[in-house]
Amino acid sequence: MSNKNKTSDSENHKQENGSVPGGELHQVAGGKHPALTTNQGVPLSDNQNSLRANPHGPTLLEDFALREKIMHFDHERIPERIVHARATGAHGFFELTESLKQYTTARILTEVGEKTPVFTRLSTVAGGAGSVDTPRDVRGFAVKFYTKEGNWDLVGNNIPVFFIQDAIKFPDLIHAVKMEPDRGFPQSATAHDTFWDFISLTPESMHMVMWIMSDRTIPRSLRMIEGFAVHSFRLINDAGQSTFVKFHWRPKLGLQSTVWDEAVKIAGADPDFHRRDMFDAITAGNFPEWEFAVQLFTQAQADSFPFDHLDATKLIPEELVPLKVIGRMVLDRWPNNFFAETEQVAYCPANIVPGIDFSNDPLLQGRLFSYLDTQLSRLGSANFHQIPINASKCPFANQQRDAHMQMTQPIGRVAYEPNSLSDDSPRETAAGFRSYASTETGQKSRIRAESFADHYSQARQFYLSQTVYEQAHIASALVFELSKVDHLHIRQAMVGHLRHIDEDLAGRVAAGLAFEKMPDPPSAAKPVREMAPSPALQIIGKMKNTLMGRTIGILIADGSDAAAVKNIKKAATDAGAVVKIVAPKVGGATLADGSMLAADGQLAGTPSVLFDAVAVILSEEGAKNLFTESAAVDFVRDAFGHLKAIAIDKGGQLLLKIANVGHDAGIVDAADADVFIVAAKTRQWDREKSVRTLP
Ligand code: HDE
Repeated sequence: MSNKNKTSDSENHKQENGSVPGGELHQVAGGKHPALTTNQGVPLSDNQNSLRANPHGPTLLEDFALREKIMHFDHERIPERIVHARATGAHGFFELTESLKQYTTARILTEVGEKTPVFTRLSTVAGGAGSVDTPRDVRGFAVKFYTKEGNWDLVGNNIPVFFIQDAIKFPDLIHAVKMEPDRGFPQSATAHDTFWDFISLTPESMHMVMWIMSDRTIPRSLRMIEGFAVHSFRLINDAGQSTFVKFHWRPKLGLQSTVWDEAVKIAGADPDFHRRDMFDAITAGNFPEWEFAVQLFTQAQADSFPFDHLDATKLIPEELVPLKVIGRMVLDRWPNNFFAETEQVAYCPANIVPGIDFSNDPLLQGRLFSYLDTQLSRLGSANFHQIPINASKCPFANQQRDAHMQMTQPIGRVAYEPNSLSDDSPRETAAGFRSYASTETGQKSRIRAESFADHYSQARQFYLSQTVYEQAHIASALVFELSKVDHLHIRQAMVGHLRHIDEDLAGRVAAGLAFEKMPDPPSAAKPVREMAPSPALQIIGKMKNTLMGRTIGILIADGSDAAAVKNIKKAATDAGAVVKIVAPKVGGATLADGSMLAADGQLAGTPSVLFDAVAVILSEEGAKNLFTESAAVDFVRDAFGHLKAIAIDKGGQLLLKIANVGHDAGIVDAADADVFIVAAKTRQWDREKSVRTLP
């Protein structure tokens, strides 16, 4: 098949706009609207009524317009992804800033300045396609690079390690985390018995458990997550030499997370919080951007690591092998159609290009089979690569033919190779993909490498690398999750594992669960090794002191001071934030100077959880009117509880008092807009102990 046969761009465009090709007959007289037709191109005169034998009579089977429309509708859904069903996708480009020519022949990694189109899909893992955006969950980070040498898919997560070491355990892991089969709940949550039962019996998952209990799994925005390909891959240069590589994405806006109570409330306030955030940012021209970085290392270096880099439950600390930034990715175009692009895009870690190759990581090896296989059941045809979002943008040609939903019309008599009947049919090329010529020896067996046996050292390193605030959140998340587990023996088993990671952590969780006695730790296959703390593993250490990409909410009501609102709005906008006005009525409020200020959101539907910091500008009268409005009281109480900066004027102060909100450095006089901006750039971490009990 040749790309000559692909639907042309202009034809695609017509379809994207919902119009159909056709002549005069298909134009609606006097307008720009094309005629509404059936899928056979037959123009329709009535799209409101089905064909009836008489006005009160039965509907007629001959109504082809009704039957076609309903039949198509009945088949609109396709099976959702088994995992990563819920996602946000966007188009963009990758630009190489530093060549890796010494290490690889891949053109995408050697042609500096070249812009390669990408389609990136950021997902949650456990929930269905209609689940909320903010559960505690890993985020998928999948990038399809449409390179000149074919599609390269980097299908990663926002966490650099994984739960399991061998692909054969993946169905068990996913069955354990998904809703329990007898009851059909919980949706998109790890806080239930089957998940923690499996985890407590799978010591290799302990490092990942530390990551998922950290605030990495409750990100503020998909624009503020890191991405990791997890497994080691190989780069192959023109001399056929191999260098191992780990791929990383680092968000330009820095890392930022929510706090758990906030994430829970966002789920109710805006189930599409992350999708909307990405849509708003891209359509406003605030294009999210990530640095692309690599860790490069040789086999000799790998042999000296105190862990096995082929074990996906281990990471290579940045302090051991520093990151080298080689490019950037910018997402600058929202898809035309969610289904056609974000839903139908099919990623596969096996999609690599010449100059890149796989490692023997047993988890990666299993994935190489899984993704191609799952696309067949999801997209229903071996021709899924012809769907525009999946088709490579470079020419592709081979002798594969036919199959369900064939979109191309290959020309000619020859559909095999070798042949003597065609002088322009595709042939192998010396520049084509070659696998790295590794030497494999040893006995065939079902056995884990001895070097995979240390399950606690990096979990301990992760925990000890966190700030005190982040450690408290990990302990708190474990208490929350295990409190949802009915079976005491599962809670005990988990705390037993924690004792290998850190006795203090285990003690905090045990106290949070009201254990009378500390459970014994399970026997560890290997002694826990002390590793130097790695600050790069923190979130707080990777936050940026900025309001770029952040949103400030200003609560106003009738009588609010116009100058104060304007002042805060200007300061926040100048610092790069988006500002939203919240008022009791969406039409807005009449300010003290008589002007009307329209609201972006009505108070009852726009709680402070949707903002990074808030200002409350109210007249005395306006504040009093809100004393009995629980949405207003919650607005400030939640902003305080979620450690946000709050700017207030006199009226705002009255509302704070009613809400029982205390004073600290994060509560700022609205007149001091500059002080507010500084406070708004971070969370008020020290406030936390005054608003909730941390284990
Ligand atoms: Fe996936 N994974 N996975 N996974 N995964 C899928 O493929 C699978 C793993 C990841 O936006 C599925 O097209 C196995 C690790 C992302 O469309 C499926 C194993 C990592 C996405 C599948 C893993 C990932 C998927 C479901 C263990 C991080 C979403 C639908 C061997 C490096 C891609 C689909 C998108 C999706 C299988 C483990 C990331 C079933 C068997 C480790 C980001 O094929």
